[in-house]
Amino acid sequence: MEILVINGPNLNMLGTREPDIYGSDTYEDLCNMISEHCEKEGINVSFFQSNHEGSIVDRIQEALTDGTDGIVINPAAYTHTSVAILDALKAVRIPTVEVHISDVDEREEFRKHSFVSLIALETIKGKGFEGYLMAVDFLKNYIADERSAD
Ligand code: CA2
Repeated sequence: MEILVINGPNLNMLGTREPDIYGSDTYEDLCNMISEHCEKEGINVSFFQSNHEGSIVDRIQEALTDGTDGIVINPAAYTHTSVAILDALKAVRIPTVEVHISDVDEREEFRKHSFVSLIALETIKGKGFEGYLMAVDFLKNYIADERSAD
């Protein structure tokens, strides 16, 4: 099983600013934590982080032909603005789970709306880095169920 983890703008800055909201661990720590979890679960994982909307759209489109079975995405600020990322996820039709480190419902009003939620099977928010592991587990079960139904 191949899972692609996509992180949007500024998440490469994790651990350097706003530790009260996003914690003090870095983006590298996040990738290591997800990799260790996936190794235990027998899942192949790859990572993509970009500060550019079009690059994220391109990477989602590539997932159509690179064997990706499931996508975990934290679109960061693009969550609240990007119809392009929503359309790319709709186009590839790969099972997707949306993750937010913070609880976006408890913050500013503009963070309450997510375009990606319209396509995501599940949205996990406010669980810190652990939310990414929960998303991986959700996809693992979902994809296994889909395969056994075939
Ligand atoms: O809670 C989340 O995971 C967010 O997706 C993070 C986004 C924010 O725009 C969303 O509303 C909620 C922001 C990511 C910025 O990350 C930083 C990390 C460290 C330092 C500065 C920014």
